[in-house]
Amino acid sequence: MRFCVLTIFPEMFDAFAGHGIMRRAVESGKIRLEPVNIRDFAEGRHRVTDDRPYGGGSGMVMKPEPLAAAIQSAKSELPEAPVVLLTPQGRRFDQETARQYAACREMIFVCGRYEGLDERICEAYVDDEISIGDYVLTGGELPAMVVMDAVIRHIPGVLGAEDAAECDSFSASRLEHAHYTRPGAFCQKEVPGVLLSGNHRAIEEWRRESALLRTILRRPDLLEQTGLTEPEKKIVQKWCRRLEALASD
Ligand code: 4FV
Repeated sequence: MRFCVLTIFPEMFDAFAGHGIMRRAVESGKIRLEPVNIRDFAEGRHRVTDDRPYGGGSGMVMKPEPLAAAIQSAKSELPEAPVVLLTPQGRRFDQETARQYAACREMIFVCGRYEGLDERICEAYVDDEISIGDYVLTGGELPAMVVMDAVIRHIPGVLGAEDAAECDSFSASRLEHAHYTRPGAFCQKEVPGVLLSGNHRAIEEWRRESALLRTILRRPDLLEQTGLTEPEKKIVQKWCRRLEALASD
């Protein structure tokens, strides 16, 4: 999978591509990450990429010409690639979108800076506008890294067998169950006994209950997306009985 990232700070991606699962994916050739400096497509001695906003006001706007030239150059390399702009005005990024993007063989990310891009670039070249959250950042580079990091986890072979994306949080719009590792006792807290039992059916049941209760307590909105499974209904009924008993004491 090829990622072309249009930015005025291409160096920001060096560390991102040089560590962890992203580094392993790059070294194994499963992904190619190509940061491209928009300034290389800017005219004039100072290769200016921004200018004052029409209509006045504070801040600067990214000029259309260097962006158009950079996008056309990237599209000539990656003709099938969707052009994705990272912006607070975009649709909210989520696990499902990450999974869908992973089916693309190539993607072009446009990283804004300053107040944003000249709108005519969005109209003429942008296929998808993505927001990673309702807050304003200084640039689109970090959001591009967030999106790429989530996408590569769905590329076959990028995650080792030990950590498959299928049982991720949100894959079934459930938060993940609690995790434990050695030592068995820490801060006077024991690891739940069932996890040491070797009884995989009981462990699987415990993890289902842990994920469901965490989702009910922390992200009940996720449950609206998909109804409860039969095993989950049994867990809820069990807790309803317990709470009823508590309430009737
Ligand atoms: C952003 C977000 C974001 C806005 C102005 C870059 C900044 C600056 N991108 N999700 N939230 N972008 O804040 O994606 O150009």
